[in-house]
Amino acid sequence: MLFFKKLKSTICKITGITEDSSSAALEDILIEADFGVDLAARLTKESKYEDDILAALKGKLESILQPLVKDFEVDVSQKPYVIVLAGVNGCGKTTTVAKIAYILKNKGFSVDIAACDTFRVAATEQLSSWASKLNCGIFKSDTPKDPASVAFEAMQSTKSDVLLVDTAGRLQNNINLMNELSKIYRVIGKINNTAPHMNVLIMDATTGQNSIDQVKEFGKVHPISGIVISKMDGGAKGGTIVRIADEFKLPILGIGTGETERSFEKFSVERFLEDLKK
Ligand SMILES: Nc1nc2c(ncn2[C@@H]2O[C@H](COP(=O)(O)OP(=O)(O)O)[C@@H](O)[C@H]2O)c(=O)[nH]1
Ligand SMILES: [Mg+2]
Repeated sequence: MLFFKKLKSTICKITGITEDSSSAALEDILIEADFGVDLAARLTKESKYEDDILAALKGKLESILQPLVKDFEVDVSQKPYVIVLAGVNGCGKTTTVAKIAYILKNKGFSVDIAACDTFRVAATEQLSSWASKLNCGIFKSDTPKDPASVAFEAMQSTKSDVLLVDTAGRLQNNINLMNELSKIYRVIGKINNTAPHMNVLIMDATTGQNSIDQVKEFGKVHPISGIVISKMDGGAKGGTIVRIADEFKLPILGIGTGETERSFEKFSVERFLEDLKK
């Protein structure tokens, strides 16, 4: 993204002009980069009296993002440690299940997966092939059925340290599908009232404005423990992440940087700010 470059050249162009026009330009660029109107206005207001407006802005972004960056950690004293992955269709849930399974297996934990996307046969096949590649157990249904019943069976039968629950992609405005998701949480909680221990919202980094609605709607179904931002390798829009961080203060549990099981990293604010300069 040419964000900082653009910012710099714009600010250079308007040097000598009044402070007000320089901050108006900054505000426009922030809005264009998906920061949203309110955050753009606030960041501009807070940065405009500093000598170095760019350094000031970077400092603000760091202070918003850095406290939210977390390692992806599980507490297997609560066995099974149950992690649900939710998010809209195609955001990267199933691939993230594989990435998390890979990390946890490498740490020496046993991992089972519940294939609760029972709507598409292909979805179960996709997850089965990940499970066999990563040497994880899988609970699934070969015929389309109630996803909550797969979750129920997995919760009752798993002997593993960690249970990863994949869910069907859903638009956050589809009430029936959101009710199905809600049922998965209820079933899990009925069998173990401390579960799920983690409820991860997967967010496609290329999502713009809509991401705020996604966080709000999924959060209504079940409180979100943190977010994983997938597809950071695909020219991500910086503003969306900052906006979510600023508005919801949700831990950033990791980022997806590709389609393989190894493409999962801790979020780096430094690298994120570096990438904005490109
Ligand atoms: N480039 C890239 N592609 C990804 C990433 N995560 C997922 N994908 C791809 O996005 C598509 C949808 O992913 P999937 O996990 O099936 O999404 P789901 O519908 O939420 O389960 C697949 O083609 C994945 O390979 C990522 O971090 N980077
Ligand atoms: Mg899927």
